[in-house]
Amino acid sequence: MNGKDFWINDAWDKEKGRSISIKIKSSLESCRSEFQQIDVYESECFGRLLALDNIIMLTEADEFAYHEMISHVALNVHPDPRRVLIIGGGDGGTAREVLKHDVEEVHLCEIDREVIRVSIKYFPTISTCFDDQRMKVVTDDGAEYIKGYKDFFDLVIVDSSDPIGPARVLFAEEFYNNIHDSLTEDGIAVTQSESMFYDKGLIKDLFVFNKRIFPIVRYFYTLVPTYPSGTIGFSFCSKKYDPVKDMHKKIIPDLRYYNYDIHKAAFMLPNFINQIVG
Ligand code: SPD
Repeated sequence: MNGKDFWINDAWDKEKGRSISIKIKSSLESCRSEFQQIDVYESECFGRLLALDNIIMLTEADEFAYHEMISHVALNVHPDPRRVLIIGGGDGGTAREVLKHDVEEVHLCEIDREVIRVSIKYFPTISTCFDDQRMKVVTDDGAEYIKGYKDFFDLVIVDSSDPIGPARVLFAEEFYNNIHDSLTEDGIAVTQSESMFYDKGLIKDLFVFNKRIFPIVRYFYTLVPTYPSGTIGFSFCSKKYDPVKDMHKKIIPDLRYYNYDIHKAAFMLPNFINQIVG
């Protein structure tokens, strides 16, 4: 960093000719795993930051808005989620939220064991899940791992990075067919589905094939200032339950973003995206 000001620009954004810049105070670790470049920084105003291939995965300041919404929406719709699979999510933030529910087992399938290692080392408030007896942590390709399960999971969460590099297969129709088959007859899947402002083409493709696969498919979103466009969305793919009509009011401890009004509001979409997913 040579004593000069250093800013990280999200590479997924930069490739498209845009930029979100976060000022970095220091680099805590920089390494190359078998799959990707991994960087942990201390940032000026968002706390510690994890980047994979120079794409911002999380910051300490706003990760809760992402991890709470990718988890609690479906966990508060399914009446009795016992078995949960998280694909990706090696930082542990999604599992931390899932474990706030009375679940029996959580499989976390992360392709890159180095992501788990740096998260345990540098993000202790995010990676709390790895000590929990209900966790089954696997380092494998999630697209392959899911093929080993039929009619098994109540909830599958895909906490992926962007559809380039190792996560590309997690945005393909075949993978979603395998998610469908791994779910019980009333199972739900929630999958990271990018920004409604910046990724309309991708969202359209996801919804075209997911509507062939699942009876109920909806898009919802959360606000994350350090992601491109400040917002990121999810596909809610369900065999039986409607995400709003079937919402429960379970007691969930220690939440900073999710509440029952936010749950319902997250599915109320602007016209331009309703035209694509509606
Ligand atoms: N554009 C970046 C999207 C990253 C989504 N996944 C982040 C992983 C946090 N657990």
